[in-house]
Formats: sequence, C-alpha cells, structure tokens
Amino acid sequence: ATPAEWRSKSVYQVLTDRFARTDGSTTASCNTEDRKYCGGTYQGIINKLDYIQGMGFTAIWISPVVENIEETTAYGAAYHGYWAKDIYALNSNFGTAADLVALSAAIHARGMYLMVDVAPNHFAWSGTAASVDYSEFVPFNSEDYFHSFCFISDYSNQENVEDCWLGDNSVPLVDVNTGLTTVQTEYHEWIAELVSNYSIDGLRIDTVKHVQKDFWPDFEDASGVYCVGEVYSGDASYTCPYQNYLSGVLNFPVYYPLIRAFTSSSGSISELVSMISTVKSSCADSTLLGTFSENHDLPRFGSITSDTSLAKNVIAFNIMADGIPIIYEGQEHFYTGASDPANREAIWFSGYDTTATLYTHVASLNQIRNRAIEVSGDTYLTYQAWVIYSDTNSLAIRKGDIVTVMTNLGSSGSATLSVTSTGYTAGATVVDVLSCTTLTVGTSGTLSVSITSGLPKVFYPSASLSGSGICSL
Ligand code: ABC
Ligand code: CA
Repeated sequence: ATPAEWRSKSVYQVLTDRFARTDGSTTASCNTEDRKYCGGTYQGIINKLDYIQGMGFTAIWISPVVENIEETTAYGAAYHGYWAKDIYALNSNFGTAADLVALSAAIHARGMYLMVDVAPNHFAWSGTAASVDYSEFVPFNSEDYFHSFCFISDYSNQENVEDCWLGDNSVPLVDVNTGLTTVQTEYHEWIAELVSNYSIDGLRIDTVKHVQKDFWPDFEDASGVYCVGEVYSGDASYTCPYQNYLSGVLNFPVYYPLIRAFTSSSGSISELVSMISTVKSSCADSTLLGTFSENHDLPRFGSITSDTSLAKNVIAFNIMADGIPIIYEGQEHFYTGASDPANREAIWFSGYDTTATLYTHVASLNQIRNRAIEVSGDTYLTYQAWVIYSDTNSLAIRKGDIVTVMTNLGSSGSATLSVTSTGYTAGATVVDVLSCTTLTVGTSGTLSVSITSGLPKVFYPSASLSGSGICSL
C-alpha cells in the first residue's frame, strides 16, 4: 500500500513471540528475564484479531519473520527476530509459510493492513566477532559482503555508525556492506519477493541510521510499499532528513518531550509544544511519521508512573496528533516493564481483557479518529495539528475538526481552560467523546473546558457524530 493509503491507518505493534500462542493459553510461562521463546505464533495472532480490531486498529506490525540464529546466546534466544541468519527462510518458531500467508489473508479479510519488520543492516552471530563463520549466512555467505570488523564506538561519527557493527563480543551484529551494488541488488530482489509472497502492505525498517541514506530510496521502490524507518534519535535535525529517503520515519523527536511532559505535573509542556512545531518544519511530512509512546526497546510509561490519567493523556496525544499512530502491545493493560527485556511481557497474562481501562480508552480514541477520517478523509489526514492552547500544565491541539485537550496534572488535578481558535461555530455543540458530555461553543468559537481527575478530552462536533453510534449518537 502507498504512503497516502497508510496515512489513515492506526497500528498495533505486535512482538510475535509475546502476543498469542496457538493454544490460546493465558497461563503459559514467560519470564522476560529468561529471554527465551515463549511460544507466540502467527496462528495465535489470527485467533486474536477480534481483540486487536476491537481497539479500533486498522493495521498490525509484526516482528521480523526471517530465520534467526538458533543458539542460546549470552543475551538469550532470538525471540525478538532481529538476529537474522537466512533471510530466504522463515523463523519456524512463529509458524510456517502457510501460517504467515494465512495471517496476511485474515488481516486483509478485515480490511486491515500488515506491516512487517525488516532489518537489512546486519546478520547475527553467537560468539566473538573474530569467530564469525560467514558461510552460515544466506545469501551473503562470505566475508566479502560485510564491512570489516569494528564495533560502533562513536555515535557522533556517522561513518562509524554506518560501517561499524552493533552488538558486542557475545552477539556481534555482523554489518552488511550495503554500499556494494551486488548487495543492493540482492536486497531489492529479496524485499520484492517477501512483500509479494506474503502480501505485505508496509514495512517497519530497523536500524535505518546504520545504513547510508542513499540505500533507502531504491529499497523502498523495490518493496513497492510504505516504509517507516527506525532512526533512533530524538534530535529532529538528525532524524527528519531521513524522511527525504524513506516515506516515513518513527517519530522519536516527539517521543522524548511527550514522555517528559506527562511524567508528572512538573513535566515541561512548552518543550512538547515547541517540538510539535520543530517536527512540522524539519520533517518532510509530519502526517506520515510513525507516532508512538512505547515500543519494545524503551521503558514503558507504566514504569515511570502509575497514574492512569497521565497514561490516558499520553495515549490521547499518541492517537490524535500528527502521524500514523502506533501503540505497542501491552500499553492497553498499562504494563510496567522498564528496559529490554522487561518491556517484552507476554500479553496472554492479561487474559486479553477487553474491559481494561486503557483498552477501552484506546478503542474510543481510534474510534473518533476513524470517524473523522470517514467524515473528512484527506482533509483530516493531511491537516497538520497545531497547538491552540497551552499553559504550564495543559495544552490543546487542533487537527481538522478534532480538538484534544491534555494535561499533566494527574488523577487529582482539575482546571478550567478557555480554549480559542477551535474553528467551531459559536452556539454549536461539541461532544467530548471520552466522557460523552456535550458542550456549547462560546463566542468566536471559544470552548470553556473543565478538566477533572486530570483526564484528557477529545471534542468533535455533534453534527458530525450523528449515525456513528459514538456516545449513542
Ligand atoms: C540485546 C539484549 C539487551 C542488551 C543488548 C546489548 O543486547 O537483549 O538486553 O542490552 C535487538 C534485540 C535486543 C538486543 C539487540 C542487540 O538486538 O531486540 O534485545 O539487545 O543484540 C533496533 C530494534 C531493536 C533491535 C535492533 C537490532 C535494533 O528496535 O529491538 O535489538 O536489530 C540502537 C540502534 C537501534 C536499535 C537500538 C536497540 O540500539 O540505533 O537501531 N533498535 C542511543 C543511540 C541509538 C541507540 C540507542 C539505544 O542509544 O543514538 O542509536 O539505538 O542503544 C536520546 C538520543 C538517542 C539515544 C537515546 C538513548 O537518547 O536522542 O540518540 O539513542 O535522547
Ligand atoms: Ca551498517
């Protein structure tokens, strides 16, 4: 699918090994510290598509699918999928090729998209860098296809970041020489075949900053689909330029100020407000970024605070701001895992409870976003959100007809805000779809918003809700 088609999607990030097992078990052991395969499969995901779609998601991102090294290393097994050994074979722990085809078909039968994670920067080895047996890698079966050995030692030196190796002498990530024409041609053929074999709609690309920029446009062309690249840096002036080479990048620049802003009532709202503008001016298209607030590499928000209202504000921003929203499995249960590997909890322990507070919160947010898309299409999707109100603890953003009001005051916080520039007509009514309360728009479109219990509010014109079923309208 194209970037424009992806713009309307909302993505649920699945760590395949940790989402659902074929046997549907909700008790199968999975101790994150063990770093072992816990048994999640493609068939398991198929059986839980109602659970994902019930939150309003329209796309699913799964872990890398290729065959990984089988050893139990000093960092455990390759349950996350990022340790490739043979990119032409599948990781059999997750199922067969037929299972992956079936997952793709089941997702498409619901009108949803499949995004697959790919990592063309490296292959992995269990052992020291000096002991790598290149003949084990497929298709790059000799040392000639790789950069000569050096571990990345200086993140301020781009050449070092691109040509040296990630990992260490327990699990070196053997760095592919992506500058070679033969390597490029092989990757183009491989990605075209993978996308075609499994009817993949989009790609999440790993370690994008570790490959030279000019590798990416041809790779995306060869894939024929929307690609969102992982450029792991909070510096917009570093990350945004990559959007000139790939249609999307993960929104790391907004991630850091977002988390800081809502960590507590002393978080900086102004830093977030300023980054919203910076990203709009530095990135080629803020509406094609992958906007997220948790992932499998970062400490979960629940490891920072246990305040549910703060979590609701973060998720509200995640889904209502610019970009294609991405929610990481387990956010809907307010999981608390901190760094890798603790942030990779098995979701089955939740019992897939669809009544959980954040599950229904995510569902409401995706539902109103999906409604705005249904009503206004590209007018909503390409509208770049802007900040129409901010103070020390709160902000309001407008994206099309939706005004989202957020605060870091926390569960005990209340405030009354006068929000202008809403674009609403005086005298009209708008509904906060999170509480289903109605408000009449004041003179010149002003909204008088009463925040209670530190909860976010998402306003939408009543007139555009009729027939939607949202808030019984
Ligand atoms: C394993 C163990 C870990 C252990 C580690 C040494 O080895 O599990 O416990 O600590 C996969 C697995 C991991 C595994 C690694 C290495 O492989 O999932 O469990 O860790 O074997 C992607 C994926 C990630 C994946 C890989 C490798 C890459 O999302 O899951 O890991 O295929 C770097 C890379 C980035 C990578 C990330 C994990 O490491 O660039 O692609 N993610 C700075 C650097 C970043 C760096 C980051 C984290 O630190 O600039 O490049 O990411 O190390 C901000 C700055 C940022 C800064 C952060 C910390 O602060 O703006 O630039 O990031 O303010
Ligand atoms: Ca590299």
